[in-house]
Amino acid sequence: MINRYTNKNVVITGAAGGMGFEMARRFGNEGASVVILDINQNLLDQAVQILHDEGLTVTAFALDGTDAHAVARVFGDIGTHFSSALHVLVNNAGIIDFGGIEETDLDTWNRVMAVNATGTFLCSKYAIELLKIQGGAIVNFASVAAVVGIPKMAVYSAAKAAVVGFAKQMAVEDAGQGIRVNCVCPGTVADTAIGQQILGTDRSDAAMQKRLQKYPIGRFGHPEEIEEAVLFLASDAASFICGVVFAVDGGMTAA
Ligand code: 1HS
Repeated sequence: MINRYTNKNVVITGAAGGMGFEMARRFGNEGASVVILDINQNLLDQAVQILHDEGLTVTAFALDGTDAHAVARVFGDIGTHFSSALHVLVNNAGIIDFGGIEETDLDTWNRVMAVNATGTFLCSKYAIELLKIQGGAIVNFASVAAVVGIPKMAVYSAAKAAVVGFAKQMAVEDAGQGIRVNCVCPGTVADTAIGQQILGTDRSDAAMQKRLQKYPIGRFGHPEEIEEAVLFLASDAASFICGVVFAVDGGMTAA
């Protein structure tokens, strides 16, 4: 086991389940003290229990990342909790909705933009003061949908493109303060909540083949392949990587 995160403090949003939870486990197993954030208090309690039982150092705060006052308060509490610096923020929280431009209503647009883009903005805004203390890294979850057009993903594409643009902007603004900011752009990972929504109900061979045609590597991603990219980008091994849009997509955006 490598131990890239001994004495490092890490915050992960949307981490009560799925890849956020698995990243908390990975950071913890590599020595980090981890704070997990999520809107769902019950799932957070369960997640903390599981990770405590595994001997990991994990604390949870319930948070709606779109609520500016709540984000400010929780990051204040995180500063007190760590009583020192924050080293890593992973902006993992995100949702998807489907529809072309004409099918997308304003409420859907605002909700998807809020969770993906505004949440990333607010958590980053209030994390920076803590990240500046010793230097650190932010990793944003964007998507292949941020860099190529995908039918029926009008607002998701726009929201993830905002996440990419904001990451580049932060990278330029904060690099001088010792904070590296990068994005991962995952392709479809079947074994996640969003992956299941993307694959929908038509799991016929024909439908799956059509989706897989976009992936030169011939399959969808595995969660651990995305998680590993995030842990790399957040680590000192990536010390000269700043402001990149890091596709983890089996060649999908190269095709
Ligand atoms: C979930 C991740 O952001 C992937 S977006 C959908 C990609 S595709 O496989 O439907 O083209």
